[in-house]
Amino acid sequence: MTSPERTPGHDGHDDQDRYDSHDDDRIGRARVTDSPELLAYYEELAKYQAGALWTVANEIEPWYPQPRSVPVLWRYADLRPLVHKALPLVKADDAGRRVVMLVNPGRRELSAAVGLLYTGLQIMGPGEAMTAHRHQASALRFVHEGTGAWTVVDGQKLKVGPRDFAITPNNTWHEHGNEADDAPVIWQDGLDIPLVNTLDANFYEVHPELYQRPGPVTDSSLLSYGGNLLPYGVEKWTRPYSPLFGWPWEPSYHALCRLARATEGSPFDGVVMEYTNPVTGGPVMPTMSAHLQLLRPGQATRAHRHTGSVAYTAAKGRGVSVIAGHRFEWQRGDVFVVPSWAWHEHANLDQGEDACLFSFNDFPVMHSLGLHREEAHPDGQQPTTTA
Ligand code: GTQ
Repeated sequence: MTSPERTPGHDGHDDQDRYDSHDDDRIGRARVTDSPELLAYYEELAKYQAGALWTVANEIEPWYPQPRSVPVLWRYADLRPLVHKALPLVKADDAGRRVVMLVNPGRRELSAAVGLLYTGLQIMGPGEAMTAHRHQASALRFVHEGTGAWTVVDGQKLKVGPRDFAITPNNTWHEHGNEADDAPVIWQDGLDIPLVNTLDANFYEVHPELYQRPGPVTDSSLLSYGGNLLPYGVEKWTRPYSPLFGWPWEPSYHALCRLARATEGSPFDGVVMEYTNPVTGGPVMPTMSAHLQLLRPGQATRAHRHTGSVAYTAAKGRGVSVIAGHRFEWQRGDVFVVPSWAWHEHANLDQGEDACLFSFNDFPVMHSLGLHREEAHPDGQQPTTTA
């Protein structure tokens, strides 16, 4: 793991000044100086589970977001051997899910990788199957390696291979396993557990029969909804998540390459696409969305920042991202995170091949709650504070 010691304001430069205390001395900001009488008064309030707003006002109403999360990069090469180590150490049945979590140093108490998002690397040995459960938190998967992975989501069996993306929306029964007889599967889980727990809205149930009885057709969501056209004359899908549960790598990458032929792309993200609910055109789940983006050979994007947290996985090629002034080099399998409102920009370090980043985020929450904000870096790119 690499992470900066400290990220002042996640900006690398001028914003720190905007948060300096002298700025809080002005009229309109809390600026009460402690006195013996006031301290006694605060103690008196505390006895009644009460407090004086002005002692915390500047902290709870910051000028701009002050995430506890720091930018972090986890190298797949570092984690892979540790993930493999867990295989003989814990039985799948005992662990429930055999997962090495990626924990942000600023978010340990929530088991979050960034903001209110959780991610982890799950390993399943050949022939293993995990029991079925459901929870109010939503989950998604991005497969790192192994060809035998399957998941059953609400009775539908879906097979997933390397770099495929799949979802387990909230409250759907799900279980998974690895039907290969040689190699383990390692996939990355992304969940909104910290969000749902912060909202005190999580529930968890074990399947009464421990395993679901999958329907007769494997990949039925893909067969029904994965072809750019919608089934006609059937009851319209009205659940708040996508009826398509899986997005295989090949057609997704192909879609990106096709878009790259049609457009320049975004100055901040390169050629970028969102995995979508085919019925609504919106995000795949109500709380989390996922993107796939392509950086052309040698391309360097401009910096921007926005509310909402993002966890990236390098899916192809190699590159570098500058996040809050810190430089992170990545290659396939590496995971890195961008906290809310942190400046970030990406570059493809290869002059001959494109590079692809998979990512998931909490943007649907930002949008649906009216909290989305975005701005371009005034200088285009950030000064780098670390090599
Ligand atoms: O597969 O349902 O990494 O419930 C953490 C919690 C995976 C899962 C995780 C979970 C799951």
